[in-house]
Amino acid sequence: MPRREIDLPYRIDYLSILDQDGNVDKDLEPDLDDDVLLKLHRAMLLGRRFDERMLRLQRQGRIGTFAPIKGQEASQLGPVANLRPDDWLVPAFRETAAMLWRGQPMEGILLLYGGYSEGGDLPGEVKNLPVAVPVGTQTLHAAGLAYASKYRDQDTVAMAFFGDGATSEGDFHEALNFAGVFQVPAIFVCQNNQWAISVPRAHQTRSKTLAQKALAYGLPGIQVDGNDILAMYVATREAVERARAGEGATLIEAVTYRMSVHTTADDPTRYRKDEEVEEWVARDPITRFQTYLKKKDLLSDDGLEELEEEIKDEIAEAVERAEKRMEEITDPLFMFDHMYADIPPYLQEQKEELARELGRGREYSAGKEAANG
Ligand SMILES: Cc1ncc(C[n+]2csc(CCOP(=O)(O)OP(=O)(O)O)c2C)c(N)n1
Ligand SMILES: [Mg+2]
Repeated sequence: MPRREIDLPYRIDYLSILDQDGNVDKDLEPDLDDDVLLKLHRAMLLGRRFDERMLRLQRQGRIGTFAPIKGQEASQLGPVANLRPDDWLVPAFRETAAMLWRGQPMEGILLLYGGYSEGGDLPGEVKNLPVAVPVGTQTLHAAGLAYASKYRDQDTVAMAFFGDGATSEGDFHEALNFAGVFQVPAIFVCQNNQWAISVPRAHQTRSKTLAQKALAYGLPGIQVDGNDILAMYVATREAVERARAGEGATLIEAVTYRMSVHTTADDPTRYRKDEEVEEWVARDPITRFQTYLKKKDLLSDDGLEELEEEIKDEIAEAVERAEKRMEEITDPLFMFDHMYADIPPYLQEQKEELARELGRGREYSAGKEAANG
């Protein structure tokens, strides 16, 4: 019985296609239509600008705590661009750009972060799970959804997002184990943004990569430049194709950086150096993609200016709609509107009584007459 090495395929690729100066590796460059490239760029910019707007709204006390995505636009949009509408998006709490891409209305996201659960009321066709704050729990939901898809003989996939910190949670390991054993069509996208609040990547695990954690569960793992939208797109395309073909799940580690605060309740200057942030500013996923698009003559300075204006207006309109809705919801009379499709007489009486108490009897009956008329 000799002691011998076990034949264990142990291979982790690192994929990068577009470098930080916008130069592309021609052999690896995906053959994407111009309109797809421009749609991706618009979504990245919208994600960034919406994030900035939300940060200002939070600072003004107009919405509550949220987790900014700045710097992680490519690692979110490359993957979701491979999903069909009938696939599942299973986010953590930092996937605003992915949620928008998947048709979640901006005003709904603002309502949610304003503390109004009404924002979770998605248009019927949008298959996005709600934000998951308990770290890592959503990986299990994705494994379960993917299992359901396989059980029903469908070719839909489930894509879960989570952070580097989540890989230290038991849920993550259970999800990967389940996905491996049952060969379910799941794609696990780990956004390794180098920090879990104030815990750096080096303190999270001694593993050289996070991608290699897939190997323990018999799944393929790949490490990708998460600030390279082309590489993220290509790596996820392979994973989605494998999943649809019945070949099981994949773990993708997107090496990226959280350029902003952990959440609006955090002050990162307490635990990380400005120089580190500056290094990553040079690797910004948006500027490098813009350089690429300009080299391809798909984007000009004027075109970019126009797009910025368009996005600014789109966001301003969403903020206006969200704040109008917040006013409606905050109206105490609103609480009667969600209990029954047809309000029973005793509640109608109570609603009218409260309206009178609030000194709004006249306004309310006028509204009612208008509604009935
Ligand atoms: C189970 C659990 N433990 C702790 C927390 C508090 N918490 C919120 S976010 C976070 C760090 C998560 O880091 P990571 O997974 O890397 O995601 P990131 O925030 O960097 O996107 C922690 C510890 C939580 N929400 N849930
Ligand atoms: Mg993290």
